Amino acid sequence: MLALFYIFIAVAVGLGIWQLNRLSSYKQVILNNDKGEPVNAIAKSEENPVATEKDNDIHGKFFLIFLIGFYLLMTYCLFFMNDIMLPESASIEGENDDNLFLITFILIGVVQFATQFLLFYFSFKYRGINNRKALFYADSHKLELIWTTIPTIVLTALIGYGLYTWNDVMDLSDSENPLVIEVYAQQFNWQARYAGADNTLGRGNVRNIKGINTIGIDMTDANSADDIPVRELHLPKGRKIVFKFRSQDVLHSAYMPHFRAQMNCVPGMVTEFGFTPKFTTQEMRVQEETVRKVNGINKLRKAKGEDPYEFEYLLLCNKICGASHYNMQMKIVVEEEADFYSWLKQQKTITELVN
Ligand SMILES: [Cu+2]
Repeated sequence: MLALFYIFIAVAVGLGIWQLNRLSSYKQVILNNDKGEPVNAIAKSEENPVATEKDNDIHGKFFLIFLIGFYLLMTYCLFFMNDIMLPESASIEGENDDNLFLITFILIGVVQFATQFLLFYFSFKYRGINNRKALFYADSHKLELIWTTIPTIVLTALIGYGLYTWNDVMDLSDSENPLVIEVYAQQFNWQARYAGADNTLGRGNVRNIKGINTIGIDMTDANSADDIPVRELHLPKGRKIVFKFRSQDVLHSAYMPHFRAQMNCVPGMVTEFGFTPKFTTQEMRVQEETVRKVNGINKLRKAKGEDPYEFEYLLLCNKICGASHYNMQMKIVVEEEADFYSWLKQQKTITELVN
């Protein structure tokens, strides 16, 4: 399929160059036309090529063929390339993102379907035919009003829903007893820190980085004592998580695609958002949609002689931050709250680690 795509691009570029070349030879027609000579009256010759009715007819039909090809390609992408999309959102807040995406997609789809038809069908229908005269139609206030009002209403509603979705993950003031976790980015790995029994993170600063304290926890802050630094992210299912992001060096972006979440990690400041995991890793693995996608991936891996892949939630870096950016990832495990706490209990606090 990819090869076909490259061939298509090559043909399109070739056709474009050929057409541009031809355009320059039509310059003469325009010059003659400016002198008041009607285009039809100019004889076609090598120096003075004029589009004949046959030329116009062929080009008009090309428009129609292009339109049909375009619709076929659209349908193919929509139905058969769907498998490379992400499975259902693994966070409650992510459902809104998916809805927003779906609504936008449908709207764009309908509008693009209609406008492409108008563009190409009318180019075909009104292709140049000798002695046919175009109707001069200045404007219609009614039409202008319709195509201004409808997009205004639709876009306002979309932006409203978008703002609601945005606030849902960004405004954490009303979340009840959320779990606070720090995500720490550096070239080229992720670390995390749990806030411990007090659920309050101690201060952090790059100047405090020393020995085992690799994320610069301020040990003079009383809130730091019970903080738990980790290298693998575990999240309890059904509990709101407040993430606080820091970066040690350059701009990174914490991307958790399965939860529809992404936030920049900016050196010198703390950014934050929150979401509630909906499915444990285990629940996600047995979902029909996930199984189908994983099977698809493993078929490709097998063909390359690679080990099979098992579904895992991932935290990825989504800002090109340097040479090993592509490999900057951390595993996320979502589990039932009891399992989560028994895992957390096994982790050492920064005080235990330092002493
Ligand atoms: Cu990065």
